[in-house]
Amino acid sequence: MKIRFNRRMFTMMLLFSALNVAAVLVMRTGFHAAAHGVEASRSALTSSDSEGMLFPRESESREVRELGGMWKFRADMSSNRNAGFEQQWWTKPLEQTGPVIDMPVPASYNDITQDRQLRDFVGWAWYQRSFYAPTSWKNVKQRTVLRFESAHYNTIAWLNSKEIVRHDGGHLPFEADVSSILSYKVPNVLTVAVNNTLTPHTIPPGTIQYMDDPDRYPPGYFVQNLQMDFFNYAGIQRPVKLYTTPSVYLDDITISTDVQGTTGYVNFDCVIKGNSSAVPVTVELLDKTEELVARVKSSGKGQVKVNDVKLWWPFTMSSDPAYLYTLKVTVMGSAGQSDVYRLPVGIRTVKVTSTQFLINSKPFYFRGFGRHEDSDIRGKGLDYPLIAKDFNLIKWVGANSFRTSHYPYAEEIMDMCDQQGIVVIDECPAVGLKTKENFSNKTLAHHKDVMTELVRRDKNRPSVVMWSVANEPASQLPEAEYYFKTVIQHTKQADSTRPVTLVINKAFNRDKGGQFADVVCLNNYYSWYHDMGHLEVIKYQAKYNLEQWYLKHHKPIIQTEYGADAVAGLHMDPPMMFSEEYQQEVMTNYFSVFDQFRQQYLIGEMIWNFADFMTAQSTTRVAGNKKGIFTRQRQPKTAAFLLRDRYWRLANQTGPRNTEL
Ligand code: BDP
Repeated sequence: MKIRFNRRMFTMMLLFSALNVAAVLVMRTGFHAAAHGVEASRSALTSSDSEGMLFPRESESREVRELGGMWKFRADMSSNRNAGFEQQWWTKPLEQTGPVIDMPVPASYNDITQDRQLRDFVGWAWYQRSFYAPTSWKNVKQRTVLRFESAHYNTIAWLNSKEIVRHDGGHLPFEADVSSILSYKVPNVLTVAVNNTLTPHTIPPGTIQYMDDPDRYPPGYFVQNLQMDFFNYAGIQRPVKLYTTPSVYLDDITISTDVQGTTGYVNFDCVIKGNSSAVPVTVELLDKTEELVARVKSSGKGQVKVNDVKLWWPFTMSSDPAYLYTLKVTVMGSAGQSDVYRLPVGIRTVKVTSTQFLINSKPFYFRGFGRHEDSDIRGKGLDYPLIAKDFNLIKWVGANSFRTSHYPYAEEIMDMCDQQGIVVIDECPAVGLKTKENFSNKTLAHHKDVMTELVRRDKNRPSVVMWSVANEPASQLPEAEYYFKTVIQHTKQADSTRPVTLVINKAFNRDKGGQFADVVCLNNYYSWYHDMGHLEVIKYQAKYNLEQWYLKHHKPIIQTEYGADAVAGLHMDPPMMFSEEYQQEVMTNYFSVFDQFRQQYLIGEMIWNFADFMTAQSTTRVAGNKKGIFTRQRQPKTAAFLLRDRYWRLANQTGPRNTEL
């Protein structure tokens, strides 16, 4: 009975949502509706919708200030998870609503305390902090924007008790112009509510399951079921920033690059806001030494020509990889006040043939990883020491690429990829689309929004060479065909300069999505999830699979996942599953197949995974997934040395001779 009640109420809430979002949030309808209050409000998506959302960068006209540090925090543990809305927690100091704790931002909240309930919490988590705004910001010729680099999953934020923004989905930024709400001389109070509930229509999807047997479960008991193999870390996981721009400002810029012989071209298209009539825009291209290469005056659209261009090359493909120019855009505002934004620009081309992936017309072989944003204590929280360590390890191994499995990574990480020449397959959070409901029109509409947001964020990055619209969906279902046709078409409309893929683990003769992809990306786990312990089958199965996929589509293939769990320090000879030796044997068997197809249509190999990572608890996971070649603390397993040997050998066969780092 209870389940029916909840479902009926939930449907009612969805119908109701279009009419009155605020009412949805405060209705006392039980956890299910409350947890999905924001999900139901998608039509009221943020101001972010129509804006460029350029990554905040300081300049002579822009200030950036981070609101990192300890915030007040309270998870709403009320049985319907709705106390915060019923009592309007955003209207008062959070400590006046009940017990609060200190919570670092950015960080996932799950692993910060000793409280199991908080680690596994599902529902609204409330954050609050105050800050002063300098009076120099009280200026009509300037605007101040509050930006969240990401919060997981649904967010509502209030400044000085006034709602300023709401956003649906983790891993991507959202922001609001707060110029008219900021107080001066008295502190500003920022309150943020974040809900991590996953439903059949969120990306990634999940379900809430009520356990109704009163003999076996406490009253009102429910669990969050996940459809993905990583822990659903939540909270304000990336920085919160305040930044200023002049009132006439560069809202967005889209660049594309081309190369003809020794000449490079940077096409640019600016969106200027804050003035009804056209304003002059000066675009200057500076080289690494800040020397002016070219200057173009326009009304926002044009081309910069670069003689003797220095191309952006991936790591190990040139003795001077990842060459970045700076595109300095100056927007002439009124009364002599101009806006200056500097965009790093790498000039390179990307092309896919039926057997190759070409960067700057040279064949590129992906030597890389599937990864996660994941580490002890901070979960998915942005952490500079971790970012630096990971890039040092990526280069130590001799890798040249990774996939942002299974969601967009922080822009600070993407900056490192641009700067260090690490090539990226940029994946959206659509992991685990498994049921018919996950392919509904409602999910499809949201999925398209997410791709729009991802392309908008990363479109100018030279390191991003391909978009991935999903990981391991149930692509054998009839619904998947129209679904992926639509999502991929939509992505290509948003960006016509990059190939698009989806990552498949269904059999070649059942999958319905691969036909729309430019590159076929395949995941499989021979001698792991089946034929367990039988290492000898890998050579047959991996070979057969690659051959059949190529025969079917005549498109280049990347092996985007393969691997085996290994508990660091567990040794068994002859190898047994979960030992370091078994992980190495899986790798060497796959390597022998990769070597047969490398000169043909196999264009890359990405081992699963870079490092061990946390998952939900299950009988197949020993405190997380152990397929890392590094431990979660970034220490090498024996497999790391094996991979390093291979990747550097491949690097030296294909690129100029490199010295290992
Ligand atoms: C693949 C998934 C990945 C998992 C991996 C595994 O893409 O997220 O972690 O398998 O099972 O199916 O280790």
